[in-house]
Amino acid sequence: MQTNVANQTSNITVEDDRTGLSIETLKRAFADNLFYIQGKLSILANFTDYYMALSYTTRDRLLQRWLQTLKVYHEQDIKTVYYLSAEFLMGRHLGNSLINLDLYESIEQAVKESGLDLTEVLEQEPDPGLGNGGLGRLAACFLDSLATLEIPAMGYGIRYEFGIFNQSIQHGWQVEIPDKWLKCGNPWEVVRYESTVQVKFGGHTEVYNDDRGRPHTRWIPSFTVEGIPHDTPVPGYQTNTVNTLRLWKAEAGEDFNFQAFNSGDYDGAVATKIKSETISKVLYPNDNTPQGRQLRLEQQFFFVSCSLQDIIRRHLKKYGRLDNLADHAAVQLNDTHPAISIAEMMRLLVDDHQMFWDEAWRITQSTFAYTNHTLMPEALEKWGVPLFESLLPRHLEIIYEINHRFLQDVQTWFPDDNELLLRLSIIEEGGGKKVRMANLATIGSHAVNGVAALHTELLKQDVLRDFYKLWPEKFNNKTNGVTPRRWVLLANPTFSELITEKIGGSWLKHLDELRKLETFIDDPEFRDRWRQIKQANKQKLADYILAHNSVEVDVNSIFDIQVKRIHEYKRQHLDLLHIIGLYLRIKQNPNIKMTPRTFIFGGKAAPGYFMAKLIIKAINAVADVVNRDPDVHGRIKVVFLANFSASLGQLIYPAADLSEQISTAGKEASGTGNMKFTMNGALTIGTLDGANIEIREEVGDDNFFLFGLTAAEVEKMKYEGYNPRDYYDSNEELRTVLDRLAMGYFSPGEKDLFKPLVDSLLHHDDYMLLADYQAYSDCQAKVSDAYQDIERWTTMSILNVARSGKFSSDRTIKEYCDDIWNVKPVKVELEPYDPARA
Ligand code: GL5
Repeated sequence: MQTNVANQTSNITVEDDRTGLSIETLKRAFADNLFYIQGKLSILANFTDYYMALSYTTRDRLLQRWLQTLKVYHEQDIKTVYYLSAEFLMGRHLGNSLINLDLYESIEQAVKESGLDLTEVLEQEPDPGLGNGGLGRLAACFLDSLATLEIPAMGYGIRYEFGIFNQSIQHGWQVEIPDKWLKCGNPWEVVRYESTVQVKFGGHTEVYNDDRGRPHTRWIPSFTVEGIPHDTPVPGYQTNTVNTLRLWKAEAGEDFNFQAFNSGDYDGAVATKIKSETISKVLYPNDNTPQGRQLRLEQQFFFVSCSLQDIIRRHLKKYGRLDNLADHAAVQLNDTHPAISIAEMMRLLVDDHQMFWDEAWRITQSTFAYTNHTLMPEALEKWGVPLFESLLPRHLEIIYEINHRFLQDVQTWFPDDNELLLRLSIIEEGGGKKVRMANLATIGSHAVNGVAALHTELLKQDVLRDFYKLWPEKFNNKTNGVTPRRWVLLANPTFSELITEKIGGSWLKHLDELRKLETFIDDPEFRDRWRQIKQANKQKLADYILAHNSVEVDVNSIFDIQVKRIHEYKRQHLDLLHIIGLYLRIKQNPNIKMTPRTFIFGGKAAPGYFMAKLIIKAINAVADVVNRDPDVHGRIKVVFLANFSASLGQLIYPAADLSEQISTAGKEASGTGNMKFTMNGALTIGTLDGANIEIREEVGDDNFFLFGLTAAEVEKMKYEGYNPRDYYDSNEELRTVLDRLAMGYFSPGEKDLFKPLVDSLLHHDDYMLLADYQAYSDCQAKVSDAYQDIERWTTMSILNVARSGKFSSDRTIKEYCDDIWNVKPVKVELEPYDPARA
């Protein structure tokens, strides 16, 4: 493409090319970065070059704020939040940075005058997929809110060289492709070699006496790995605060490398390097189900140790003592993945900094807090004691000591309750001893929270009930939220414009103000534009579907969407059974009237999760049959969108009419996609699970399609002996649907392909699909009726958005700040940048 990027030499002003915001300066800076950083003439540049040059142009404008923020944090007496998470699903940086810097329009103009289209340039950015799903994306929303609320905060995690795999669909099956997100470089990170940290592994421990004859333990590791910090700026929305996401890359420790090298053992030297670098090589693609692999424990300890050493080093530099650490640092454990922090902090304080145990324990407990993200029993992390012993021998000793002291206390509080001791112990006995990470995190933290009201209640009653009995005051709820900057403003610009035109722009920082939209609910012009915007968003998604799936979809049909990880508890296959039901009704009566629908699915399955992969194949198999059948006459279409990601989400949520949130009650801790759909004007069909309950409370029962068993009913039925077969026998449509699937109707030539899926439903049905089928199908009929009445649907859609304010992650973060972290905002004032003084 021919552009005039390089022709911007006129009108040079004194405005600094690295900070100036005029269109002329931005154009010149863009051209300059293309030339000097990408090393390209504009006539030879490609879109990646444009993306890189524009990213550097934007990053320059972040740097002044970023460095000023660091300076203020360094100089002032503050308390900082450290968010430790094995996953950060940040989404693309460029568009978000432009939004948060209030630069979007100027850059769009500058890029246009340079002969380019901004959206096309934005599309070049690889989506950094350093997370699996909701948990990783929540961490990213939290960082956005922390910076927007001007809270001193830092995210700590792992700089995976390969993020979550790219999913392609071949012959209906998921195929995993490595995610080489760093292959063209990453303009958003700054490497801080000077803050490299050493992390020990393996070996043994020994006791020694210090000068005063006091005994101490030291850890003699068998190998050491270096952690290299890679920092990414996290700008707040319309504020000067730019916080830091620090991700650690593992590299070989120099000493060890050279030993092998010097003795001529070149293979050995390389092997060490490979082994070390493997630690941050790849994200484990399991969502909600831990894989008990040694490398995973290595990853967890690696980033925890790097981060805690970093926190302590910085604290010591500033205050010269550690007894006040908890006054200046609040460390949040995002699930149990960083739970080894409790033992590592104790080791650092007691062994490295020679603190007394009780003092170290007081500091540890008051510094840490733990968020639980799942109720699935199989998702609670446990590590075999032998593995722990060989990889982290000192930590195992420390864990035993913590456990011993804790169980002694429990014994004094509840004498003679051996069963209670066994349940509370950090060590699981029998069948191979295991370290229970949730117990370690709960004992070592001053606060424990769930992520939606129901989830927290179930934690108290079930998973952590014994701990709740001991320490009811430790437990609290923090219902999740999402950032409206990415999920409304960036994802749905025309919609945001309409809202701002009606109620002003402050809703983006105070989402409760969306309530003011209710004043316009009877305004026909407003309602009309509301619908037109949805229609245009649907058209954009329809274009994408045509380009990627070669399926033409009708934008006047209901866009009925389920996007999330594929998991049996999320019940994508319940959605599918309903689709098959509708299809069979059409086949039985080709003239049947039906509100047209487009069923859209997206989501990745863990590569080793057979049933989830079979569900993807089943969706695609049904799509193949339904989409080709002339009898269907455009009434239903089925589409599976490959490679669901944050950036694809930005296209999908704004285009949805109906949001599918149909997990078995009591299984989805919160969900956050449900919130993104609601904020963009979709109505929800859902169970009383996770945050659905609170969404329904907010938007009103009349504006939410509720169906299905409650969590209590699910439990009761299971307790009394659930037999899925009863539903099969008594429900004719359900029986036919399952029979067709089992008989190979949708898998010609492979008769038994879906038999495992049907067998699992008929014989186990752990997630109660059959029990909920009829209620779901009836509720879907109500959805169809409601959609026929376009005015009613519009009203419901407006009310959903107007009442979605609670689900801003700003609200969630404020609650964490007040109830758990005890931190206050810190204002960052910009000083003019003067290179001569810097
Ligand atoms: C999850 C839960 O499954 C979600 O319900 C929840 O919204 C999310 C954030 O709290 O955490 N737990 C988990 O391991 N992943 C989740 O999405 O990946």
